Amino acid sequence: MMWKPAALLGWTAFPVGSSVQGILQLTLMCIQMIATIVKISKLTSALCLLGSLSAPWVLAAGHGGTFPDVIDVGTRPESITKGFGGDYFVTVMNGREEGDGVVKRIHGSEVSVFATGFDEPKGICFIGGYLITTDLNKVRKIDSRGNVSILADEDDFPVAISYLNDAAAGPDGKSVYITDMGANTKMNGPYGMWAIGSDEADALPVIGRVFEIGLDGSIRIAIDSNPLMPCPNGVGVGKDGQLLVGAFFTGNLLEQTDEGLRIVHDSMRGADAVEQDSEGYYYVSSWRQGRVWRVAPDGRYSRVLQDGFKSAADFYLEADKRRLLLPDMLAGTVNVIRW
Ligand SMILES: [Ca+2]
Ligand SMILES: [Ca+2]
Repeated sequence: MMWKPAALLGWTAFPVGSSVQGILQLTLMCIQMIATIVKISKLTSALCLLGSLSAPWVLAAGHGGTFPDVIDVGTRPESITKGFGGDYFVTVMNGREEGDGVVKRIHGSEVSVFATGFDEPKGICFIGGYLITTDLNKVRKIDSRGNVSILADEDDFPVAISYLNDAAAGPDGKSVYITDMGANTKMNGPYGMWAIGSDEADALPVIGRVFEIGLDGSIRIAIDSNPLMPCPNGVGVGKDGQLLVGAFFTGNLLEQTDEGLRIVHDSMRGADAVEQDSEGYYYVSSWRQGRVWRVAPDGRYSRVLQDGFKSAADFYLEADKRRLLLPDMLAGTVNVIRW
């Protein structure tokens, strides 16, 4: 009987041709097959992993990726919010023709018309499955398919209105706050807004208000006319649910308290959007000054986040991303501002 070392096995040698050798050869074949299957499986897994990793890249490329730092959205954009599908929706007033205003959808870097038939759409917010936008003397509601209906018409208001501006979603999820600027046509002299303390400023009718409108169409006055805000523009809901107002003419950032309105910060004439983050910092834009501030929680100091805009309009705050999305109305763009 011939003995052959089973070098390949490294095990104890067995007689060639023995049944033990046959079993070992069979076992070797099985091991090799299993190894091959494992290799294929690993390769497949790797390919799957690569596929899953590359999927977002393909998606991002196909859908435009992240929000660009500056994006052209059309003629005279005013306000922006996050809405259906996590996309952003911006009011675009276009020209002065009746019915030429639109709401556009921003999906990644793609901009498309979402809803039509507005006159001068300004404030916009997303609540209860609807986009709500002001439109001069009425408030409109837009569903997920872009169908537009009237939530509140001019005659529905408890007092006369003149020029509706910003909109903010109520914390109850059932109502919106909107501003009526009041005597906005009387704010300006030949060289811009009348100086504070001038006879013309003192003569400015104090008829601006903040209204709360339920999604059922009910309307009430949330903040009545007040000399601190003859022409309120921006409205926001603070971290504790308190109302904030950007007073365009006086330049006051106002906050509603149990005792009434109080000035948080001043000297921001042309104030438009106002918001507050969960840490208490306030954010204010000035349409007239083309500037955006971050105001300390105690209101004692502020710093300019960015300026040089043609007209800093009604921004959308994304505090978790430490950014604002700001429409520059006269530039026709939406801009990302970071801090
Ligand atoms: Ca228009
Ligand atoms: Ca505004």
